[in-house]
Order: sequence, then structure tokens, then C-alpha cells
Amino acid sequence: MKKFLATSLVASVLVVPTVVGAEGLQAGKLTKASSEPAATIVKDFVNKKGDFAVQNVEKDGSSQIVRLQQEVDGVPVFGSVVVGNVAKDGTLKAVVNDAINVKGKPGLAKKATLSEKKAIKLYQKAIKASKFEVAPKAELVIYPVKDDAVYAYKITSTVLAGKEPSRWTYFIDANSGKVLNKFDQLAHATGTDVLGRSVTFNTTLSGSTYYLQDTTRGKGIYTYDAKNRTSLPGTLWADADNVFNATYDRAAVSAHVNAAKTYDFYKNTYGRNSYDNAGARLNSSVHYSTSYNNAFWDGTKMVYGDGDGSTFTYLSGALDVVAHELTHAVTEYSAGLVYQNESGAINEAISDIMGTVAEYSVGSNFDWLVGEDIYTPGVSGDALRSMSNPAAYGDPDHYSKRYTGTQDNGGVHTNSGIVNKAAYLLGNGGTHTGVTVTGVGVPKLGAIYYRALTVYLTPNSNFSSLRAAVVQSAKDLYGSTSAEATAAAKSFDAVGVY
Ligand code: RRT
Ligand code: ZN
Ligand code: CA
Repeated sequence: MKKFLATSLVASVLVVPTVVGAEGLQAGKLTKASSEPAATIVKDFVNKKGDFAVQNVEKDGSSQIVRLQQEVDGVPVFGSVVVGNVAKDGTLKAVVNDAINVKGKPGLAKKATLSEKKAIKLYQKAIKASKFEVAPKAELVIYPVKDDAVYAYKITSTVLAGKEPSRWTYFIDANSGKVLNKFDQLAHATGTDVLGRSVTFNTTLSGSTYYLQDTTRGKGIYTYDAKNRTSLPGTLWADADNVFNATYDRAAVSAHVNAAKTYDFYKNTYGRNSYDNAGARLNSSVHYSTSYNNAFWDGTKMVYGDGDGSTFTYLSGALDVVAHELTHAVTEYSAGLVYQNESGAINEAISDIMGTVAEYSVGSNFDWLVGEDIYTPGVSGDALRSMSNPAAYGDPDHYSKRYTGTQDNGGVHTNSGIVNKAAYLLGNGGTHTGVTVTGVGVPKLGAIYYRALTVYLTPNSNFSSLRAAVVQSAKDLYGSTSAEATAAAKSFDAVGVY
């Protein structure tokens, strides 16, 4: 990460807004003790500057933090905010005063003559868009320009259609219609992922810092830095120049990119809008703990360890692992499979299956292995699990070989092998224990299992109920006498589940 100021903002500035008379931060015992409300104390301190609306008052230990928005006749002065820290005894401890002197500014003599509708028309023309994810919204503001200030419309929208998503903010002079300033908050970042590939992804520019915040998908995709500690989520990942090329950045880049790919996979393949099918925000935390050899869904977010460098490298680096994690969330919000014994093994297998279907659908390096991209970085060809041959990693491939002990919640990561093998046979085809299954291909495998998960499975489903759910799903999708339905039934015959 190089250190310099954000350039995309500066490059598009037509008229540099100058903050007139901003006083910055003052600290100390700025006022005498008082029993007035905190907002009044801060207002009184700065009110010689003009009018203020109370934006927010928040408790901060025994203090109160007051945020005021400067306005003139109810019109906000863009960016002119006052923040005050008021101690328990009513003394003002610190104040950031970004209010400006607007009295007698010649530009304000001209009230807005341009209509909001007209301004939005100009905006749409300027950004060359007509199809919006979030429609243009205009707000009349006072906009500081050099030593003057003018009335302007601040207009923002989100556009996804077209080649690049954008979230342009324009300041349009409310008299002349001139563009005073513009910036695209949706920044197109570049970086290097865990596997060393160059990638592009969406970030958000706020102030002069870029954040791993993609606002183009559902309610957003946010990636956090847990800083090799165990308190979560950590801090939203910030970057000064929107180029994510440091070694430390890689885990975050992969988590962010793979979360977006998995979101797109579910949306484009099954029409599912995030794990709750209502656009739930996707949060991921990377650099969890130290040398942590695992990843998990904690009920609200995906969490990834760095690995110890020999058993695993950064776990967010693998799409099948990220899709595995997010599928745990989908399962929680659909079938609700209890994470123990047979229902738990189905829960695990569904995560491996959808992780593998996602890997196929993204179209890079598809295989029937799980976690191969981040497992034993020094050894090639191995993985944490194999769906085609679970036994290669000590997992059962037939119901008769199931683990019946109590470890690992009743063998959820072990007995998943039985279901994984059935899924492999259904998707790929093959002969196992003398039973031949004609493969239906990976996309149909995904459609069948997705339907089983979201329609026919319940919290206490066992392997036998899974067979019924998968066969019924194949019948629903392809017909009751279809080759797909036959293959689905045979895939369970082959692993001894009836
Ligand atoms: S349940 C989370 C899962 C994450 C993962 C998936 C790591 C694939 C690596 C590869 C496991 O399957 N963890 C390993 C385990 O036993 O928890
Ligand atoms: Zn899992
Ligand atoms: Ca894989």
C-alpha cells in the first residue's frame, strides 16, 4: 500500500471548495460547567457562526458527543458539521468546528431558480445513465465555492447496468446548472489475491480513504481486519490508495472477491438474494487469531484464519471454502439442519457440494476436491477432503462405514463423505459398490441439491430423508420418470442410503 492522497476525487474537481473560516479541533476546558442540554452547550459555543440543526447526540462513557449540522434557513451547508464533546458537568471538553462564515456571501443572494427535476435531468445526462439500482436523489444544499457559497443540488444514484457500476455524486449549481464538483464513491480497486492473481473489485471512497465495502450487491459486502486477534469483526478494511498489493492485503482481497463471486453465484443461478434471500449484508473478517487453521460462519459473518503456513495458507483464498461458509448461512436460513449427527453431516456435505458447484460455475480450476487451493501450500494435488474419493482422506464413502462416535458433533465432517460421494456420482457419474450412476452434470446437481435444501429438508432430516428430498427435487425439476430422477435414486443406492 503506497501512501498518497486519493487522486480520483482531486482529478474530477472543477472548482475546489474552500472551507471558509473552519477552526479545526479545539480542546481543553472550553466552557464553564452547565446544566443545559449538551446540544445547547455546543450550539451556544459556536452560534455566532449561524444556525445549526442537531444531527445526533450520543453517550460516550460519562460524556456526550453532539453533532450539529450548519444550515441557513433550513438548508444544510454541505460538510459544515460541528462535533462537541460535553463532559458530565456540562463543560465543553473538545470541539471540531467546521462551520463556515456564510453571512453576506454574494453567491447566496441568488436563491435556487433551477428545479430539482431539471437538476436530476442534467445529472442523468452527465452520467449517461437511465437505468438505476438506486434512483437519483437530489438535496438542496449550500455549497462553498472558493471564498463564496452558492445554492446547489447534491445528487447521488447507484448504477449497476452497463460495463462498470458507479455511485456518482454531483453538485449542480441551483441557478446556472453548472457542475461544481463530482466524485464516484464506488471505487474500482485493484489488488492481488491469496493465489497471486491480479483482481479488480468494488470499494467505497469515504473522505480520502477507500474501504472494502461493495455497495452493488444486496445490502452490501463488507470485509474487516481482525488484526490477528479474536475480537470480531475487527475494523472495516481501509486503504489509502485503492491498490491492494501488500502481502497483508491478500487475505482481505480474496475474502472480498470470493464473497462477491459467491453472492453472484447464488443470485444468478438460483435467484437467491444473499443468504436470507432478502439481501442480507455479507460481512467477512480476515486475519482472525494467529496461525488459525480454519474458517467459520459465526451466525452473522464469515471468519477466516491465516493458516499456519504449512497445513493451510489464508483460508479466504479458496472460492470453494468461501462458498462453503456462506452455504452454512443459507442452510441456517432455509432447512436449518441441526449441526450434529446425520443432519449435521448433511449440513457439512451441502456446504461442500455448493462450494464445489460455485467453483464450477465461476469456471476456474474446477475439481471434486475441497480446499485444495489453500491446503498445504507446499504440496500440490492434495486437499482437505475429496468428494470423488472421500476415503483418500479417511472419510466414509458408504453408510455401512459411517462414524457413530461423539467426536466432531457426531462426525459431521466425516460422515459428510457419504453424501459427498452420492453427490459426486450424481454430478459426474461412475460406478461404486457395483451400482452405476449416469452423471447429470454439475449445474443440475446444484439445482437438485439447492431445491432439496430450500424446499424439502428440515432441521432433523437424516440421510434417508435426504434421499427422499433429493429424489423428489429431481422429479420436480426434470420429471418423475426422468433420467435425472433415476440417477438421483441410484446415487444413494451406491452409498447404501435408502
Ligand atoms: S465447517 C468450516 C470448514 C471450513 C473449511 C472448508 C476449511 C474447507 C477448509 C476447507 C472444515 O471443514 N471447516 C474443517 C473442520 O473440521 O472444521
Ligand atoms: Zn463447514
Ligand atoms: Ca475444489
